[in-house]
Amino acid sequence: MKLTVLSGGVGGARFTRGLLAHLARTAPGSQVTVIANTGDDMWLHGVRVCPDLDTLMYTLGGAVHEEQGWGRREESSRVSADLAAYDVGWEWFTLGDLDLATHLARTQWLREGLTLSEATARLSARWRLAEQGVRLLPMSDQPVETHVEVDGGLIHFEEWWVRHRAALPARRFVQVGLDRASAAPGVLAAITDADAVLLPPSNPVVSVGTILAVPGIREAVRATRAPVVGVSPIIGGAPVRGMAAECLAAIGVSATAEGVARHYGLRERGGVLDGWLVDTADAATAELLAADGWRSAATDTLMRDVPATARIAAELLALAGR
Ligand code: GDP
Ligand code: FO1
Ligand code: CA
Repeated sequence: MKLTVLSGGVGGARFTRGLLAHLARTAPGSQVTVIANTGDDMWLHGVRVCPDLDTLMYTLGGAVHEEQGWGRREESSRVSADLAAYDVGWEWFTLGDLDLATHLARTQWLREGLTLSEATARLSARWRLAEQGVRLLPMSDQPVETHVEVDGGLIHFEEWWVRHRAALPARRFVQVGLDRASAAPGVLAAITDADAVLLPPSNPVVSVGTILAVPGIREAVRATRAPVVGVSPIIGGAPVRGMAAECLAAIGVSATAEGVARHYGLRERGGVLDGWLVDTADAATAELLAADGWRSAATDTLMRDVPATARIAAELLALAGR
């Protein structure tokens, strides 16, 4: 089976890990292409940092800091502490010592003229993603950076989230560089040729929304013959973690399973989805959507551990008829 996942960081990475566990049992030899949001990327201390790509790589490579959800396990932060002593950079954004090796390697290759896709493939080789049937692609090889308009101007998304913990009211999100960006090699084909396109429970605004905004990607998702199905990142009116509620508020979408479904929209009515898997806490939403022409079902969607997440992935594939 060929599956394509449009992913942010922690939510998308945990979902994909569960999906791989499910496929290893039920459909060995399957190929999963993960298209990652790169809108959180930044230059910091002279290196290119790609948070969502790295969260995916570490999670699928078995190296992630489990409780935190991002970064390396058994990490230290001596270099960041010393940089703070020099008073340079963002003292509120910690680049771990091991994580820094990833950014240094990527930056070295980018400076040698490799594209972000090529650098990502080289990094992924070390974490044996291909052996697991996974191909990790950035959404675009051109830099796109999500900025947030707050009182006083535009700030980088990571400054809004990590420094201010989403406490500054966001007026809108701006994807700087989007007009000069195109889908990375293999991205559109992975959507067109998939047996199913999956939206994990990633942030609908700053993760999946950013991927869909890359010229050509929304059109490819709308046009693919594959079913397109997603898992709600909202359970009982609240995101499980992160800043999805603040992001949805900024674009005028209610932070509910139904609100996010309507925001994505049904493909036959101009949207990007055929089906929507919600939590049992939102079973009434599943019924409502089903009565309105959606494929919809309710199940426990809390990604507690890998087996629980594998079951969620199985339910999502069932919704896609796979
Ligand atoms: P980020 O880049 O690290 O913010 O990660 P993503 O964009 O991939 O996913 C973040 C979203 O995942 C959050 O907005 C949460 O609502 C959602 N999420 C996290 N854990 C769970 C979970 O266990 N179940 C569900 N349904 N959603 C989750
Ligand atoms: N998140 C934090 O809350 N604080 C940090 O200092 C931080 C550093 C960091 C470094 C590399 C990386 O790949 C991710 C990092 N994150 C950090 C997480 C991440 O930036 C965000 O939580 C997500 O991008 C939100 O979508
Ligand atoms: Ca992210």
